[in-house]
Amino acid sequence: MNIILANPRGFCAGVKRAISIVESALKIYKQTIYIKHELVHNKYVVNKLSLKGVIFVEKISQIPDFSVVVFSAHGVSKQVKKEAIKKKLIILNATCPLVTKVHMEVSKSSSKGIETILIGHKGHPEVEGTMGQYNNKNGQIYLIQSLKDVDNLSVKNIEKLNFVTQTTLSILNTKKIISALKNKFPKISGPYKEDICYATTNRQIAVSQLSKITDMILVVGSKNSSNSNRLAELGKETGTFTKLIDSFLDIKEEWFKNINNIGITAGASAPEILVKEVIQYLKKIGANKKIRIIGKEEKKVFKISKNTIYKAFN
Ligand code: 0JX
Ligand code: SF4
Repeated sequence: MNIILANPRGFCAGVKRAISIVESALKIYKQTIYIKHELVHNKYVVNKLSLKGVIFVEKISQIPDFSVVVFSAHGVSKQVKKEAIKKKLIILNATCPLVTKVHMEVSKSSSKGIETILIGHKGHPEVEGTMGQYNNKNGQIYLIQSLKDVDNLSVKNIEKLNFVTQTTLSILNTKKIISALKNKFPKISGPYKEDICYATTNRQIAVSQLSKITDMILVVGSKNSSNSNRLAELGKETGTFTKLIDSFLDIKEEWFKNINNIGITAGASAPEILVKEVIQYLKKIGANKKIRIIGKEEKKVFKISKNTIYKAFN
């Protein structure tokens, strides 16, 4: 069995930034750090931070007044921010700058009363945060997830309409939905392509390449990670036997019957240590020691600026 590693894989710039915000907070503040939602959707990362004393909450009401809160990389709604300010929390905003960019777009449409369509997955925290940037009662934001939703959608004013997307969607599916939207609403405006981020795009391209030269793909990532799920979905769509695993512990030896070339990738929230452990395990069960690497590494870095910290009091 040969191992082929995809590049890029694993942590994106937004995830690295979010983790380093929490690590700095742990050093700076001599009090409990609360995180609104899982900082990133990865079991290993969440467990590690929990061991360092961080407390994850789903609601701002669970946090004592005057505490430190970190907003997860997926972002929060305006309402959540308001609640945090009301409780006089110190807010560290770990929302990925690329999610913030989408928030700003929705906020702009909202203030102009332009109806907005968000392509995304219902119930995902990024979608909740993005929907929650629209607060103009005279306009509306609509969530659509499929071509069928485009068919069923009716808006008040087809002349003034905007669309945005979740950042971690399937490139291929989203293209289809956008083109259906443009057919139905020829005057709709939106981003040049879509708001799917560079990290999601690059990891999907790498999986497509991997699928051409492997007969099995292991995607390291947690079950609630949208971008990791899209990688596994893409692998399967290419006809390659693909599995989404949290760690090497999820692997079953029976998967490897008649497998010659195993591809490995990792979602944007999955740390490299988990990939290393998978490689170690595969070598133990007989995979070749020499590993082939395809693609190019990413170099993007997102800085942490002063306005990452928002103090609701002095
Ligand atoms: O579920 P997602 O892919 O949106 O999030 P995850 O797995 O935490 O990835 C990093 C954060 C991405 C935000 O866009
Ligand atoms: Fe940002 Fe993309 Fe990473 Fe999400 S997956 S945190 S949008 S870079």
